[in-house]
Amino acid sequence: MTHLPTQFQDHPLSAASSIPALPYDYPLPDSLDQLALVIIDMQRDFLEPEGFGDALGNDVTQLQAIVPQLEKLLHTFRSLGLLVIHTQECHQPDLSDCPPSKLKRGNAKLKIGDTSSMGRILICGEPGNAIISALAPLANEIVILKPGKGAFYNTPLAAILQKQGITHLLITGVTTEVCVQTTMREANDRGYECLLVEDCTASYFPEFKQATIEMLRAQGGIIGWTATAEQVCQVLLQS
Ligand code: C5J
Repeated sequence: MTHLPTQFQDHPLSAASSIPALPYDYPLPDSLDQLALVIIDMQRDFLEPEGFGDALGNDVTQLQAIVPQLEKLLHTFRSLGLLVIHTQECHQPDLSDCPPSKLKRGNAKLKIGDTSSMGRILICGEPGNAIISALAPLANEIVILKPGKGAFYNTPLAAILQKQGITHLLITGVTTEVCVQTTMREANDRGYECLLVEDCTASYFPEFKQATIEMLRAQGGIIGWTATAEQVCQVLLQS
C-alpha cells in the first residue's frame, strides 16, 4: 500500500477475488474501484427517539444496533478510498414529488410533511431528515435524495454509478424489507452484482429482516449475496 492520501491511490487488482458469502462466495470485480458502499436512509427520523419511526410506535433500538458495525464498514471503505453513497428518503417542502398515494397511506398520527419535534417529517433539509452524526457523509461522498423507497427511482443514482464505472454494490442501511430490499432489487435488475451486509441492515421487525435476507439469496442468489461486515472487511483490507 502506498502512503499517498487515499483519494490519489491506485487500487491494485483485487488480491482476493471473492468474499465468503451466501449462497456462495461473492466474486469481487477486477478492480476495487468498481465497488461502492451504499448506505440507505440512516436518518435521525428512523433511528432516534422522538423521530418519525418512534412516533409510529416502533422500537428504534433495533435500528440503532447496527450503527457500530456500519461505522466499521464505512471506515474500511474510507481508509481504502472507495466510493461511498448515502441516501436519504425525503420530499420537497411543497410535496410536489410525493405521490398522493404515499401521502395518504396508513393510519399514522403523523404524516409526511407534518411537524414533529425534529421538524417536518421526511422533508429534505429538516433536522430529522439528516443522517445520524455517527455516519455523517464526508464532503467527497455522494448523497442521493430519494423520494421513493428504491434509490434508483427519480434520482441520479444510475447515471452516477455508470459514470464512476461501478459494477458491484455492497448494500446496507434501513429498513431491510422496505428501502434496502427495494434498492437491491432495482440494482439487480440493472445488472449490478449486489451483496447485502447482514449485520449492517435492520428492520423494526427482526423477522422481516431475516425473511428478506433469506429471500434475496434464495434460488442460487436470485437477487444477490449476503455476508457479514467482518467477512467483507477482512477481504477488503487484505486487498
Ligand atoms: C421506510 C425506509 N420504511 N427507509 N423507509 O419508510 O425503509
